[in-house]
Amino acid sequence: MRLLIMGPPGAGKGTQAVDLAARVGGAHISTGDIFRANVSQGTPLGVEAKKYMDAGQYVPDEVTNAMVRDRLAQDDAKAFVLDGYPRTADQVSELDNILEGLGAKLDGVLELMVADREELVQRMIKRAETSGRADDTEEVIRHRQDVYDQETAALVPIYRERGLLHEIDGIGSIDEVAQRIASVVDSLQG
Ligand code: B4P
Repeated sequence: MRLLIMGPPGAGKGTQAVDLAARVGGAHISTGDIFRANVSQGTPLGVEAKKYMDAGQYVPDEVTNAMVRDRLAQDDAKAFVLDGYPRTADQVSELDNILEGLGAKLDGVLELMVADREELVQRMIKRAETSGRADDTEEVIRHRQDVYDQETAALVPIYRERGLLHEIDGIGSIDEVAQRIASVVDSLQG
């Protein structure tokens, strides 16, 4: 299966995507994780990405798109859960192009819905106690929410119109949300 997991920062994308990828036997591909690995290794990509990530901004599309194109061309990406991509209209178009080039198509898009912004902010403030992430300060967290509202929230209807969207209530314990996701994915697998 090829799935996208979407939702605002703190909705639980990365948290849920690991188990979800195992469930569908696919690669977990998180653009945030790939950027962070490059930052910690000090690669040129990491040096470039860090400038944007630390400020809560999106890394430029040309950088992100090239990275995802390379990753999806790898042998273990025949099935995947793509976590944190696409986040802009340009990335939606690029993902369409990449998949067309691979002769592949998406099976579903899971949107983790958490409308209460304070819940999202509090989750990430809690994560900040242990994450060591430079973008987990309250000011940057709030800015990331604004960027999501301005740039990414409007992408969800594109996938709804394509009949691919599955809305999942992201409020509740991590296990409760995982069970909701599992029942949607089981229905997709038929
Ligand atoms: P990401 O790594 O994707 O960061 P995120 O939006 O905070 O989501 P994450 O997956 O980490 O957190 P989650 O909601 O699971 O992106 C970081 C940065 O990378 C971006 O700001 C940007 O700069 C750059 N970037 C990434 N992709 C990009 C792209 N496509 N284009 C351009 N730039 C890009 O979890 C958050 C916390 O909530 C965790 O502590 C978790 O334990 C907790 N939690 C989860 N579910 C919970 C629940 N049900 N109840 C209580 N707590 C819960």
